[in-house]
Amino acid sequence: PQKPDYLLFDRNTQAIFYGYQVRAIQRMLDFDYICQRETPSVAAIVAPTRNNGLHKCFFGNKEILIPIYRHFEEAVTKHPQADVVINFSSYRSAYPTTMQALETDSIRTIAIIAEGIPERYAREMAAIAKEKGKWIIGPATVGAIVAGAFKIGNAAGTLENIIRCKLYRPGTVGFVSVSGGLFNELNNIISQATDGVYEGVAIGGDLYPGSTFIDHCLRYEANPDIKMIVLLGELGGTDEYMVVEAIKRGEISKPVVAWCIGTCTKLFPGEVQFGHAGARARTELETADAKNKALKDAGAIVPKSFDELRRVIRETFNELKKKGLIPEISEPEPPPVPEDFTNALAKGTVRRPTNFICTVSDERGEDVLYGGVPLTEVIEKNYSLGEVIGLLWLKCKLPKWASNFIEMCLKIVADHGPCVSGAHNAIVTARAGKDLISSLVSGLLTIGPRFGGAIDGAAYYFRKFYNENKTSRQMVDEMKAAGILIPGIGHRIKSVRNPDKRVELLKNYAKTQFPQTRYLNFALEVEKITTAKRGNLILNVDGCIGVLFVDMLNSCGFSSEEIDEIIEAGTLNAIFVLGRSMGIIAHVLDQKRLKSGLYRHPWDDVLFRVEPPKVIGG
Ligand code: Q5B
Repeated sequence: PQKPDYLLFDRNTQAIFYGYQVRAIQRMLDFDYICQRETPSVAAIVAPTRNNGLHKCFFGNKEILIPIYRHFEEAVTKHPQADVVINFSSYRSAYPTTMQALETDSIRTIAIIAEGIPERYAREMAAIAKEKGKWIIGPATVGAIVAGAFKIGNAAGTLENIIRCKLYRPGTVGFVSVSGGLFNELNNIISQATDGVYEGVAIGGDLYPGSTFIDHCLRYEANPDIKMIVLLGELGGTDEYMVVEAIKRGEISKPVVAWCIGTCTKLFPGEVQFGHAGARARTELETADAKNKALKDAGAIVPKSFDELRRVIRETFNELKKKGLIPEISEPEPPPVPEDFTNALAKGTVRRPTNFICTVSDERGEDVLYGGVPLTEVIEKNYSLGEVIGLLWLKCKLPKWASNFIEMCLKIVADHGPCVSGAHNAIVTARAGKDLISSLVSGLLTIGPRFGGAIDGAAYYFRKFYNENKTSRQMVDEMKAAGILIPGIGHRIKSVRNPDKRVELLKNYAKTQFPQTRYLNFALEVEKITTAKRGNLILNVDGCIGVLFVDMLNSCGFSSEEIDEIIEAGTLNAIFVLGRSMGIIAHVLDQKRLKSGLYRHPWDDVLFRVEPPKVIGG
């Protein structure tokens, strides 16, 4: 149903929110909920820097979705019932966005929150709004509220304040103020001194507000549900005199309690500019004292000071009540608004079992912690990559010889040419035009029991047979009997005659730096047997890293169960994955740099044997 002219907002009013201000939106929806509105007061959000989508928020304890539009035109077309725009755009874009809203038939009221809009623009917007019979609240406003029906953005502050001031249901007082801070104070004073606020508007502190005291006072005069008016002006400008004239002419007949703040300016030697852009008296007429006097002379009820405002409002209200002009007000019980989980958590009033556990790192503080060590320390003390892996993977500060070993492994496995499975796959993928990550991953996916991923297996089997006090011969025989190739033994190109330099480097390091190498020694015994059979069945790079890792963990004091866990989790293969990523990335970048075209394998390298299909079944 059509609203009467004097009413800007009712319980069905819906707004288009210009700007992605999630807190202000949620505050409006929480207000709707305690007012027991049926529909949310925010119909749509316009966010020019986002794509069309949905904003998830709460309506009471239910989650709802509010559509987000990139373009204002689309929002108004899809939500023709919304007649309010709450314009949270910055002072730079507030003018064009407001002009757009003023040109839109379905929009009747625009609240402009931004401060600092050039006065020329503010006057133009106000003039066009008047011409088109539309309403602007602001600029530089906190907004407005119709108790129990609708509020703009952050107006009236927190829910606690709204409940304390009973703004979830209408009273009989209409007020208009300049300032947003005093807007809240008036809600408070009026709720204590009367039956409460019917409507309150903060017109904003700029010199040229889009709507002025008189505009709202005349609406309040016309609204039969409003029984008295409170006006809180300030020094600067002459808008209050329009109310003075209207009272004199009898156009405003309801009691007006009025006060203009800034009476203290007379104590200052010269002109004083207060916080609002418009708060400066350039002439005697613009002083708070002159305005208060004019209001009083016209018949408004003007206290002696701001401190007396509450008493005067109470007395005026009680007079009306005595005359039987104030109807009985029903006192609905506002539904409790569920508290936001994050707030409650911060206050310590709720608890919830967590879904994740993390014992690796913690980035919530100023400095991310790597396994308990602040990153600053990692950098300042020049931790090596091996030490960082110690913190993150093994969650301990490794001794230098051990962290050096890990770093050495990373360097040793970093690359082994373009022909190994990982590099080959990555090269083919890169040449098919795929991106770096896809190419890298396609290379990494070849790491497994035959290629690069035999480290965990080697650690497992050599450790098992050694710990069971088996001989190297028993290990070879039992593995053969079980039909399992010993992980860490054998290489496609390396052999006794063509030893793997990498394995030599690792062995030399361990022999000189490790406290003991019992698993390496055992593996070398096994190697003697396998190489006696075939020259390429050497302890390969995977095998050597595997057994040395077990030696390292043992010497560092890891328990047997911990070592089981570390091996089972794939930690040792991860050394190959991490190290070889360097090489694979290098090959991918190389192909990109070389602008290599699509690779197609030559036919003469494939033995084709495609036979007619077997006929099966009936
Ligand atoms: N035989 C590596 O095979 C290879 C035996 C074995 C007992 C064994 C093979 C193997 C275990 C997995 C392993 C890591 C497939 C290798 C790496 C990184 C790399 C790669 C690079 C890099 C080689 C011939 C005869 C057969 C077999 C017997 C073979 N292996 N017996 N234990 N482990 N090893 N992978 O040469 O009697 O004739 O039937 O699977 O440790 O990936 O550079 O290329 O940095 O990128 O093709 O270094 O050893 O031998 O399979 O034809 O077997 O030897 O039973 O005996 P080959 P096959 P028989 S390092």
